[in-house]
Amino acid sequence: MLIFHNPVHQGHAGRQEMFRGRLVPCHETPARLDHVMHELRRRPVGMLREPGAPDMALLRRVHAPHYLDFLASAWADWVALDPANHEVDILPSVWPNHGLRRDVAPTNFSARVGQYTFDAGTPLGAGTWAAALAGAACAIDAARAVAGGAAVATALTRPPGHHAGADFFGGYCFLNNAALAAQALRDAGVERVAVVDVDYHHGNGTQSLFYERDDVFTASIHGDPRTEYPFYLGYADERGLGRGEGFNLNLPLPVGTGFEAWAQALQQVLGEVRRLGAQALVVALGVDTFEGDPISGFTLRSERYLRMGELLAAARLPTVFTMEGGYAVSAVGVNVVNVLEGFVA
Ligand code: OKP
Ligand code: ZN
Repeated sequence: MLIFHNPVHQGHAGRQEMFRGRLVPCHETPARLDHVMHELRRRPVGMLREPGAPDMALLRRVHAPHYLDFLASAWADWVALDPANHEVDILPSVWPNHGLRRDVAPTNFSARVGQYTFDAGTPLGAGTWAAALAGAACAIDAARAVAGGAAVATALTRPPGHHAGADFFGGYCFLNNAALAAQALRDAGVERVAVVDVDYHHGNGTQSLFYERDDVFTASIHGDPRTEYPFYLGYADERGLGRGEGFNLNLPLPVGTGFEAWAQALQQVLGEVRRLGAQALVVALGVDTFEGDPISGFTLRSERYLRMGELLAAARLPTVFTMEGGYAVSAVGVNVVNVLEGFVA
């Protein structure tokens, strides 16, 4: 398998995220991906590649151009406010919510940040745009490798992507790598694509990007949003809209869910993928379903990720993996590589 890895991910290194009234150390750290790279050197399940230049035209079709322009200049705008901001991450503190106008264009920097995000846990720093962009390039290159005949390719990257929508960041995500891979597959002539999101958290960004489309089926298995992030999307009654009706599937599971029940949900999703006739699969691969994850509530053990890879391979579809969450930092490498090894075995 080809593995496109993000060579500039370490430039995205948020210092703090807001949690219950306090700024706490970020969970989404460079060490996460470093552990995967380290495990891959121990167990080489594929060939490592660096991505080419990102396809900006594709990016501007999946994301709103004004949002990409905001991300590209956010750090420079922030430092222009005050040179001391060099030492501080961008975090929002105000949002156009509940009866406030979304059709106005304030020039105030804080106001603009709030228009483009939905949480205060996703710091934007000096290297964020470059890291997100190179990650998007990994996802697009992996999709094009698969469209060109490879059975499987992986985008090993951070920041993750599945919470990012057309014009918003959040949940540690800026550019939706899985959605970019799906659109790249569509553009290469794959008529029906399925995105299966196995991260612990609902893939709200991916769902919203394809919610009214019948050419990209989106499915997500995740912690029940009544208690788990992102809270405001990911319920079972969200089935798609218009021609997209029936092309979104959410399987929320209770905190405490173990591998047996989780794997049954995956089989249900893969049955639907088969029934809808998808010709390629994008797996949004978060390993925060791990029993030791500090912010999640499922109880999967490391060896189960080998089985997860086997179950995904049994769909017998050309497959792109994008790396999403997983915050038990020292186990992320073993768990991600277990999925990839199980898939190719
Ligand atoms: C991103 B991905 C924990 C707060 C949770 C957001 C979680 C984002 C998860 N103190 N903040 O889906 O793994
Ligand atoms: Zn997650």
